[in-house]
Amino acid sequence: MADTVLALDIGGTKMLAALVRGNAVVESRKMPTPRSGNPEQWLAALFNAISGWNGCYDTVGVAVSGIIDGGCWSPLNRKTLDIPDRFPLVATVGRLSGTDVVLAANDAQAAAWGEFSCGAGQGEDLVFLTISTGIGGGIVVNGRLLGGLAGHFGLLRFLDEEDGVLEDHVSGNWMAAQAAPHQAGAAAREVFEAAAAGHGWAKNIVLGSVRQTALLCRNVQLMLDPARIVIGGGIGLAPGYLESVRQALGSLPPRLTPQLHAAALGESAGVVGIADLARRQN
Ligand code: BMX
Repeated sequence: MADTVLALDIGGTKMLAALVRGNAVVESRKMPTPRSGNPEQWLAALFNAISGWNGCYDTVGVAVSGIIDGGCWSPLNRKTLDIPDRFPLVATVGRLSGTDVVLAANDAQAAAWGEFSCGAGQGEDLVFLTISTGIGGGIVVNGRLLGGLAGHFGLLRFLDEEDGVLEDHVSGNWMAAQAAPHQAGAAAREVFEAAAAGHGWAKNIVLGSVRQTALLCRNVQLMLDPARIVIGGGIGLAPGYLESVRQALGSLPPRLTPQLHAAALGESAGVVGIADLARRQN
C-alpha cells in the first residue's frame, strides 16, 4: 500500500479517480463534473463511487482546475468551472479519505509533471498545454515544476477587456457556443465529428481553435524556449487537432518553430503527475 496513491483529477468536464502504483494507473473511475451543486457534494459522490478502494492507499493527490493557495481551491475563470472562492479542498479530501497526507495542485501543472517524469517529456524541460474545457498549462524548468499562476495561459487577455480571456475563444465552451446555431446542444466532440463528416461550419470552428492554439505555441516558444511543448486535453488530443496546429505553424523559421508532442499519458497525465508529487511530499 505504501506505494499506492489515490489520485483525483477534477476538471471542468470530468472527474477522474485513480489508484496509481509507481507510474501506473491500476484502477480508475470517471464521471462527469456535475453542472450543479458544490465541490463538497461532488467529492462526496466521487468518494462514494470509490469506497471499494478504502484501505488501498494512505496518500492522496488532488489535481484541480483552478488555483490552490494554502490548501484552498479557487476558480480563476468561472466560465470554466464555477466554484466558490477558497473551498477547503485539502481538509475536505483528508476527511473523506481518512488520510492526513493530501497534496493539492493545479490540474495542468500536475499533468506537466506527469508528462515530464514519465510521459512525452522524457525528462527534458517542457511546457504542457491542455486544450480542454479551458486552456491549462504547466512549466518544468531545470527539472522543477513552477507553481502558483505559472502556466495559466488560458487566462491571457486581449487589449479590449470586453473580449474576455484566451480560453473563451479556443476551448470546449467556445466551440460549443460557436456550434449552437448549426447543431443545438453540440459539444466539442460533436463539432469534431461534424468536421470529419465534411461540414464547413464545423471545420471553421476547429480551424479557429487551431489557429489560436498555434499562435499561443509560437508565443510560448519565444517566452520560454522549451525543448518541447506537450499537448493534452480532450480537444488537444482530438483526431487531427495536433497535426492541424503543426500545419498552422508551418511557415515559421525552424529555430522559432515549437516542437509539439502529444501527451503520452493522455487523460492520465494529471493523476500520474499528482500521484508522484504527493509521494514526494510524503
Ligand atoms: C482555466 C483555469 C485553470 C485550468 C484550465 C484548464 C479555472 C477553474 N481553471 O484556465 O486553472 O488549469 O482552465 O481547466 O479557473 P480544465 O477544466 O479544462 O482542465
